[in-house]
Amino acid sequence: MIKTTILFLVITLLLASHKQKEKGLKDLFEDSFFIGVALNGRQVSSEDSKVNALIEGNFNSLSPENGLKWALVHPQPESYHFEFGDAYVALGEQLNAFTIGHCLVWHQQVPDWVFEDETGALVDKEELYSRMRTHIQTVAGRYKGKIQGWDVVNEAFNEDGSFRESKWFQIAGSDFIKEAFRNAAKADPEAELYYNDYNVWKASKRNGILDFAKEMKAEGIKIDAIGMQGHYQLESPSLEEIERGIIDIHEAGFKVMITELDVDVLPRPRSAEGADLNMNFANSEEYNPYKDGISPEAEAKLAQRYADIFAIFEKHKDKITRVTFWGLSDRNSWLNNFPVRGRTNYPLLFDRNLDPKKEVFEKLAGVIR
Ligand code: 9MR
Repeated sequence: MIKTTILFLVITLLLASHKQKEKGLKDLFEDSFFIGVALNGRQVSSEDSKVNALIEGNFNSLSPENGLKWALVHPQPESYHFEFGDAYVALGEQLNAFTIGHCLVWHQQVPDWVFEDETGALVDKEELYSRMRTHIQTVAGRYKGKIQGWDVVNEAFNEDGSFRESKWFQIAGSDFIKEAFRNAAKADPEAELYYNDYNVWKASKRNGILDFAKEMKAEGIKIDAIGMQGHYQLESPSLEEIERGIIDIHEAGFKVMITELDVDVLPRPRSAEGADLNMNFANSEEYNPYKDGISPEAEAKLAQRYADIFAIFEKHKDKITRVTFWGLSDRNSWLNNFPVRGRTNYPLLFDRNLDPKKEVFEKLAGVIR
């Protein structure tokens, strides 16, 4: 009898500790917000069991890093590439994840033909809108009911809150933003619709965005959330600036989403401002200091930074519905190649071997205790 009881206890403890071990990021924050990850094509169709386990164990929301951007999904007027998108939404369904579309209208990764006639001159507003309508109906329409939220317009504002002089803006003025949301709402009336941008922590930029978003809402145009991308550095922006951003968006009447979180641990070469991607700092001790591994000091700073940032998110979990990391592991992060190419960066929570960063996870667990 005693033996059986002991055996039972041992088994229960083993099961409990196993369960404990299985606790992923999404479980840590299950009472707070979705935890998302941006995936590339290889990851979406991966046969690497470690990659798959990592995605499944830690994330309950997915974003497509590049595969649904205009240039990739719709490179020619009559040709669409849906291989990525189809595999992506299938994975989203399989994981029962909150699946995001990114992004319908942006000034980058959009082919020139969208804006030009056969002579290369800019088309008029009517023609541009017709192309936009076809694109949004075809792409968002195809994934109706499978994608739960769309970044409808991405990065349309300057740092001072004025409109970015993109080709969209040159041809149609600020109304192109409204038109994109009108089309998205038609293509999938159930999907949440987002405006997404970086540096939303900057008051000047945020004010421009929020004024316009409120105007849209007042006109009856559906817009559900403002995405703060969250491409942060170790020292900047300040926690106060991040918090102010969250509160302001909420007070303006929108859901808050952190849509592209990462923390750049490398020094930004001054001359890289203006993003000359081809400058080579790969062999620079100063600008690529952790080529062979991050220093314990930098790792500790990263852990503390993530803990501080998540403490703010936790505090405002009533306003924030999702926190998405821009990439699965350091191995694939865009920050290895931005603002200059070929460096070794450490911006995410999983290292180059796809292993969790122990110190970061310990600190994060402390946040919700
Ligand atoms: O991570 C993306 C990278 O692979 C692409 O080369 C880049 C092209 O501009 O876009 C990156 O993702 C961006 C996202 O779509 C919008 N916000 C900024 C992201 C980082 O540049």
